[in-house]
Amino acid sequence: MLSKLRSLRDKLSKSKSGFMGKIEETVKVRGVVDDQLYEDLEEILIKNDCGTEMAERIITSLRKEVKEDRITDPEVVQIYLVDIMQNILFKDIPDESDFFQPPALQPYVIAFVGVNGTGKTTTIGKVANRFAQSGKKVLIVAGDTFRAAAIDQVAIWAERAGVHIMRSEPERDPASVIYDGVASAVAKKYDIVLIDTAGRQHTKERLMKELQKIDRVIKKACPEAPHETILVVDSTTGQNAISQAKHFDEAIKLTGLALTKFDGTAKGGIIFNIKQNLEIPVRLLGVGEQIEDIENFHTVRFVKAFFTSGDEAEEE
Ligand SMILES: Nc1nc2c(ncn2[C@@H]2O[C@H](COP(=O)(O)OP(=O)(O)OP(=O)(O)O)[C@@H](O)[C@H]2O)c(=O)[nH]1
Ligand SMILES: [Mg+2]
Repeated sequence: MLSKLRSLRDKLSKSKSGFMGKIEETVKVRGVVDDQLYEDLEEILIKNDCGTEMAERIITSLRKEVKEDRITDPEVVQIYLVDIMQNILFKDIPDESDFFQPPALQPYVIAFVGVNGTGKTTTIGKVANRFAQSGKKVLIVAGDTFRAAAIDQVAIWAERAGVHIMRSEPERDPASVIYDGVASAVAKKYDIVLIDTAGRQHTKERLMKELQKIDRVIKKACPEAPHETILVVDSTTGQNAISQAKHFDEAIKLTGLALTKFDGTAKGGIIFNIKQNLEIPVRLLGVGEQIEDIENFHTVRFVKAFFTSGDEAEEE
């Protein structure tokens, strides 16, 4: 547990140092508790993808609490700020069961959707690997048939993870490949089916309709499926993530989010923005390009990794 925390902390270090570092710096440079300090802090929250509404909510609470407690030391203001942010994350914690321990359904079907290039295929590779390591019989369905390269890419991930793949010739109707994949998983009693889909813009109605068709054929092959529909979101895209999630959720009910590239230039605030604007739980965090770089999203662990320095966390 401790080493897991340490490694998550290391992987989040970029977004953490960007976000928390700026807060710390601002507090030090300003040196006094005044309107300017609050304005500067609000700006940092907005610039780090918290969203304007959430930033305003945080700063309003901060002003109120600081006033009530007659705080005059800006470093204490910082402690209050972190406290408010943590409380937001801890409020109404949704389902945080282990993503990698789903009910034994044979098959448990998970569809991955999202806009272009967010990390769907990579996430599927990592997830397949985790399931395979725990002894599950896994089938990846190569439902992105638009480009031959996409099929080859997911096949490489299947090979790395040591799992089976259902693939077709390029340009075949994705719904038909996906139907075949799920039907075959039912017949052959696979534990887990991971469905890759082509990247699509959430604003393109035709492509969203195609997704609804995919959802229907999955149900035809396995009535309760998909058991999970995960929207893969590039966490460096900021505010747009919210609009993506709303559109996809309207087209096909989402059960969770996978936030990828959290190791990169992610500003971290996106987690607060999601909390403010969506009812959809974050289930997975992508923290790199390697096969092991995937984590269950777990609020307590995230908060520890994100807000505490190395020394504090190690005292746990
Ligand atoms: N740093 C980092 N890079 C990632 C992560 N996840 C995916 N990537 C990279 O993002 C790029 C796109 O990943 P893909 O998995 O091909 O994305 P996709 O959503 O399947 O793309 P399309 O199928 O074209 O829509 C690749 O270069 C991945 O290595 C992550 O968690 N961290
Ligand atoms: Mg892909």
